[in-house]
Amino acid sequence: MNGQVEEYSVVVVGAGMGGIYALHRFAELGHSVHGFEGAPGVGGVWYHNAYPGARVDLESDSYSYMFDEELYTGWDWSERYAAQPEILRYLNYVADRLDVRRNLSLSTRVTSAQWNPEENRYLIKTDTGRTVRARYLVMATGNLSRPKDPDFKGLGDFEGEWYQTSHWPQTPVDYAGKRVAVIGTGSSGVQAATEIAKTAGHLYVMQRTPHYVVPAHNRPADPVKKERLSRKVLEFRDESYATPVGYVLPPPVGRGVDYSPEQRLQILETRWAFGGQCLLSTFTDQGTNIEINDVVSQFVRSKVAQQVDDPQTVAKLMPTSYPLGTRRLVIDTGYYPIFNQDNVSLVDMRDNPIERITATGIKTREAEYEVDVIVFALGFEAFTGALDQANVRNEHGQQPSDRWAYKPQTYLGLMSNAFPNLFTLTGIQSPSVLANFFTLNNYHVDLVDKIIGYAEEARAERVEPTLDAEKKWGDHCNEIAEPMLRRAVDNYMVHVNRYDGSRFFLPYAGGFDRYVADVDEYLGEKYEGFEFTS
Ligand code: N01
Repeated sequence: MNGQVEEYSVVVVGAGMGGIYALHRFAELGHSVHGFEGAPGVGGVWYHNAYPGARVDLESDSYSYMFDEELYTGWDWSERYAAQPEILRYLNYVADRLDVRRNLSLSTRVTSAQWNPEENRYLIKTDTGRTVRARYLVMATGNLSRPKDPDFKGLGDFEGEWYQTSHWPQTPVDYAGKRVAVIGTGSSGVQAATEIAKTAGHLYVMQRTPHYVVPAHNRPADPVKKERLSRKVLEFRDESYATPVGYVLPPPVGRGVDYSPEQRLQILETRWAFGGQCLLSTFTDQGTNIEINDVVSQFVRSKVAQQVDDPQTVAKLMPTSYPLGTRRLVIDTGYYPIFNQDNVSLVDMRDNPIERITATGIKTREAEYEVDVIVFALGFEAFTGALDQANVRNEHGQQPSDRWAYKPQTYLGLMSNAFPNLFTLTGIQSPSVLANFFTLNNYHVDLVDKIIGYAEEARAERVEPTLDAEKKWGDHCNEIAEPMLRRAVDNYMVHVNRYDGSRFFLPYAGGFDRYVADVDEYLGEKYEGFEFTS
């Protein structure tokens, strides 16, 4: 097809959770739709993040598509928290069952997407030489998909092997018996270190900032629960939409200030025993009241001392410089106890930063660590990385990230002024990384469908939010985030304007349930806030 320009109504970029559902949904609705995916397989982040120990941090029963009963019942998860290979198998099962591959080009990366205002179309080019025209462009490229590449001095000199968790080889990596360093201790680094510690000759866990880590309590999946849920999966989805995070967890117990210290402790122990993310929403005021947050933070810190023998290591592992929940809570399956093993050392990089990589290892300010393998778990160019990579441009030559450089601006976290017909699934100012991506993608694709449907009914060729609507939505998002402790702590969810230092919390912070209600209210019956033009 090289040399020809193909025409589609909708082009979808990315074939992860959002892309698979979008390809299915738009085909089902009768659109001519085509998808492009850079990897040779479907799965998105679950294709690339094939590192040892990779596992979902919310329960598999909820971490599933819930729009179709047969699809839901046709799959049985083996564990309460599924591991990456099983999630990838699941996404392949869905892609096969929904027959999305007929409209999908794998191993094909979008290199540019230019809006042409005369034609009201995007002209999309790929690294395989394809040129495609599309009326609507749906970016299902994810928020945490473009890795933060290691830029340590001397990396080119390293004579051992090095890997990134976010782009792990699809073939097995042999680290058994070897000296390994894992750099970075977010969700990826913690999971990788826990697994690598089982067989490495020696493992150096290189930590700059300790995270709060709470147990998943993984176990085989509960068949009774699956049976119960699968009989009413659409209801289960609606129930998930009505929760703050897009999946059903034990609800908060109310305000922490209304309980005695003994009662709070007892409640926290119960949630700790339940496992997973529920500790994050124990008390309704722990995200805004620093004293209540201190109670929860201190509770988790006390658990470090219960699991790790060496007091110096305990002190280094305890997060003290920020409140719990202001950075992503890490859910583990046996992380802290690895530090009681003789083959594991914690290297605290706060006062001892990496100076360079050498031919044989890692040189920090105070010491040198000889290693055979380095694993970089440095995180992602969050939110805008993958969008920038696809090089989406409006008629003025701007990329979305150019427009957001001063402050993030979207309408409903889905569209931006000056970028007609462009949809960014799970984008900034939507619940994005705070929500279950299966439910949010389901919700967003269905919303895109409604907006396109409305445009077609109005015989419009172009839909775009107004500046006013965008401003109103942005102000609303900022107001919600204003009292939250998490706004004040630097991490990938906070945008700091480099010109005046103003801070913006990037996800919509009011919860999934409130987001859904807000979207309904903002749109009204007539899709207010959008301009539909022919
Ligand atoms: O990345 P991160 P991640 N020198 O950004 C350190 C999702 N996820 O891939 O904290 C030294 O959290 C950095 O240090 P610091 C989940 O949403 C989910 O682990 O900045 N260190 C930090 O320790 C998660 O939040 C799962 O001081 C450097 C680490 O690298 C998100 O993805 C599994 C450094 C990066 O942590 C990202 O998690 C995995 C440097 N130059 C990921 N640069 C599930 O469980 C960075 N660091 C589903």
